[in-house]
Amino acid sequence: EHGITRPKGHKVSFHYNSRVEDMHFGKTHPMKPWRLTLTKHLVLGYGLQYAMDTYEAVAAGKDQVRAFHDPDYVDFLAEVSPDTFPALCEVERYAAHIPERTPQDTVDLGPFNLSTSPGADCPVFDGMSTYLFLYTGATLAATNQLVTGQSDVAINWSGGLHHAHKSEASGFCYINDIVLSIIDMLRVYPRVLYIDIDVHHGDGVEEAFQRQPRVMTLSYHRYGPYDETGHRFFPGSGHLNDVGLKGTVGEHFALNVPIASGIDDRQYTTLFQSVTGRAIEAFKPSAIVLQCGADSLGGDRLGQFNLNIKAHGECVAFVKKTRLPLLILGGGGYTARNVARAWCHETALTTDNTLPEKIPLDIIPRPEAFSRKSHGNGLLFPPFPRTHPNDCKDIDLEFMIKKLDH
Ligand code: VJV
Ligand code: CA
Ligand code: ZN
Repeated sequence: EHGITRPKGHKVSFHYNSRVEDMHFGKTHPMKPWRLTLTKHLVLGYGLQYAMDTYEAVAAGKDQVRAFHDPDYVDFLAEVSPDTFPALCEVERYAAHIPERTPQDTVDLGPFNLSTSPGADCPVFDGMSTYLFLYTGATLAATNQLVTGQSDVAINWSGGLHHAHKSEASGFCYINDIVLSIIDMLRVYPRVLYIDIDVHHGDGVEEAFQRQPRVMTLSYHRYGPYDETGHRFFPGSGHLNDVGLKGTVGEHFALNVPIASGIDDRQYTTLFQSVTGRAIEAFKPSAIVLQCGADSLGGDRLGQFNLNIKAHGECVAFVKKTRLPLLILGGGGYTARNVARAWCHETALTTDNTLPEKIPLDIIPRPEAFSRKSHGNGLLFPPFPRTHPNDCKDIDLEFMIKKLDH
């Protein structure tokens, strides 16, 4: 009666552990694991579990996380909690990682850019270690499904934390599950293409592979000049001319598509399909990792684009058409009901299902999240308010595409 069918010709696996939902970054912190609860409610409410193999994720091991991250940082992440933080800050090998205070810092920073101050991007919160090693475990299990040929598409909506560095947390990201996944993939696949449609630049992933010609990173993101307050849209990197580390074999294997605020469906779709299409043609990847940050949707609390769920999903559909092994990850997304809609829709389209527009409010545990008239009570409809003025005018497509020819 749910009308959901398994896809013909390919297998999809879904990796998740509901324990990630118990975590809280802080009362008003924009990152809400609640969006993952809502996503799960929609996915199960529509019956998409019948179209995929679902796996309960187990925590990654410290040794697995050390494949990219600094061993001291990994130990710190495994031990830290609001209770242990002050004592750990005194430990010499950790104290060496406390950053110098800059005038812009509004909060006290501890080692590795972590903090217990309420306004911090990367707070230390209760259950944090559990959360970090779980989302990482889910991404690594999804990766394992692909590299062993057991699945053709693997999904982890709790992963995609693209800003984390080797020995530093950044922008709500602590462990870079994407980098760890790609390291595993490189044991099997000659070339991996990383695509990032989060509204922020995928700087952590780009940096990790800046000398690696077997990984091409391609990020679409908001990028602009300094604003009135002297800040750039986070993280401030990802200029069109940044193409990988100059003078190394990795040069030309990073691509950046900086975008002004307010880009709409038509402009984004044209840009995404021409640039991604050319990148695939030129690089000939053996597998693809797609970070599907939903903060590129219109009406997002932090984002500045005007994309609709349909256009966001078309990026996923376009990449899926290559029929290459595909890892699908979450990322940003700060207006929870829209994040859940987008990721549920994208789960459906990877399994070749088209969902009824009417959300099954009678089945899902928290219908009120989707039933407010002002928010629309459909899956893809209504289009979001155009919250940002369109500063995109004419995008110089020709110029961007020429950058790809090397
Ligand atoms: O813009 C920044 C950095 C600052 C310094 C720290 N203060 C808190 C904010 C300004 C320069 N950080 C960004 C980080 C965005 C991370 C995006 C992550 C992803 O989507 O790409 C992948 C998951 C930023 N923008 C907005 C905030 N921080 C923000 C942080 C808060 C907050 C409100 C806004 C932290 C705590 C609280 N409110 C209570
Ligand atoms: Ca991006
Ligand atoms: Zn983001």
